Amino acid sequence: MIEGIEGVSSFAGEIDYAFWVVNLICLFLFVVTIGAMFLFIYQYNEKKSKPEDTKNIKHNTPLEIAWTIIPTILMMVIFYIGLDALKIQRTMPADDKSIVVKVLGQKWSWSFEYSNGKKSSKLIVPINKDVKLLMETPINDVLHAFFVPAFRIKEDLVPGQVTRLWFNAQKEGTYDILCAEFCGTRHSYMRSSVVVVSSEKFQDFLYPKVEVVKTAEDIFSELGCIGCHSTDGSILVGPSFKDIYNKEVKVTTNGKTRTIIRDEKYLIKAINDPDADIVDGYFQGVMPPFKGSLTEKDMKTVINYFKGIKEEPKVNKISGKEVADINGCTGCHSIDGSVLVGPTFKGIYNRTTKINVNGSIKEIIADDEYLRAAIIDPAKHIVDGFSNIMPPFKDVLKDEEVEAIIQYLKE
Ligand code: HEC
Ligand code: HEC
Ligand SMILES: [Cu+2]
Repeated sequence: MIEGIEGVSSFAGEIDYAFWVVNLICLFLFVVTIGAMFLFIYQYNEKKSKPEDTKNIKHNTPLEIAWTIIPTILMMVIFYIGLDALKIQRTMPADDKSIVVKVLGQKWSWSFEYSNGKKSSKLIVPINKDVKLLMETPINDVLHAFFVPAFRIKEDLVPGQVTRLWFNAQKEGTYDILCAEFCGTRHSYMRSSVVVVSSEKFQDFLYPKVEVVKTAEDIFSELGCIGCHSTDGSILVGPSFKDIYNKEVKVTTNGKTRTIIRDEKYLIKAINDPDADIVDGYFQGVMPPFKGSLTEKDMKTVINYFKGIKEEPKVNKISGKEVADINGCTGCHSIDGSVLVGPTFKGIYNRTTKINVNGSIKEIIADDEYLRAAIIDPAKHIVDGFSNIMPPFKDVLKDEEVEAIIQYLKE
């Protein structure tokens, strides 16, 4: 079964109700008229009854009143039911009580932007929450229509205008988004999906948890180690943490004094169970045991600190593939070698390409600089055999996004 065929938006019931009322009325009228037709074909067949035998009926007032009044009432019923469903669909929820998503439909892709600036090539929404869509298409683009059959919603996108839709999804799942307005070569590929998820998952999507990279210093101050240990060599309540790794130290273990090397094992034990080995010159029972207080990762960070290994803080890299998907590049460029509206991205980096610059054909190598120009200002040189329909991304993409795409094209 097609997912969502039963209708998964809060107002799908009203729309389906209007649909069925209209259809059942049509079915009833169909049966009555076609049935009467067959009845008359049979009853007034020329062999059975001659035309001159049939009485000439001129007028029947009750019948005429009936077939005026009954259809009028039916029309009013249909109108009323339709208006009811339309009113629900066209009454937008308040901005502050709903999730507002900007929808960009362009030849031939969909992209979505949330109020915190997060972009996505799929529409991710939480269950049981009003979602309001503000839909746009670039001024030089054509008409598209945002259509989600499972939600029973459809609305045109018109260049230079912002059109609206809303819905409240009642069931988790993935539902098709289609373009319902013929918009050119790759119209049938202009698809995406709505993914309805729990509100927790939605929050995770909207605000991805940045893994907090704790440094050893953070851990030392968090757990209070720095109250007793210095990192600069000075002695407080306990020995300093400076330069202790793999150095010898005299400790007392079970009343016996011995000299050991401060290796990883010793250090972990000194933290988890400090009274096992007492460093010479210090007192037993002063340092509390920290067994269980440090996660495995924290312990590793601390041990690395003692070893003198500095951890590189992780930087969130932008994914070139994601930028390309969100900005609709893959609507016109394939990554598998097939030629769509534009040349394929497969093997594009450093390939020899014929380009048309002001009417003359030149052969060039697709290096970084060429690719950058091809993305931000595509009209400057057109790849031979293609037409100039790629929109310029000069003011759309940030520099680092262009670089991320180029990096992606290299791979
Ligand atoms: C209340 C004070 C106190 C706190 C808090 C404390 N320590 Fe200690 N620590 C000591 C003392 C005193 C010693 C030396 C006696 C011993 O070996 O138990 C010591 C010993 C150590 C040693 C062995 C040092 C060496 O020279 O061999 C390590 C490693 C250590 N502590 C790590 C930590 C870490 C990591 C923390 C925080 C998670 C911490 N300590 C918190 C007082 C403290
Ligand atoms: C509406 C369709 C369309 C979209 C959307 C589109 N392009 Fe293009 N692109 C084309 C066409 C057609 C050409 C060939 C004509 C030309 O050079 O302008 C082309 C050419 C290119 C070239 C040069 C190709 C070569 O073989 O030398 C690159 C690189 C490129 N596009 C990257 C992108 C990136 C990156 C995006 C998204 C940010 C994108 N395109 C979005 C249609 C599109
Ligand atoms: Cu379209």
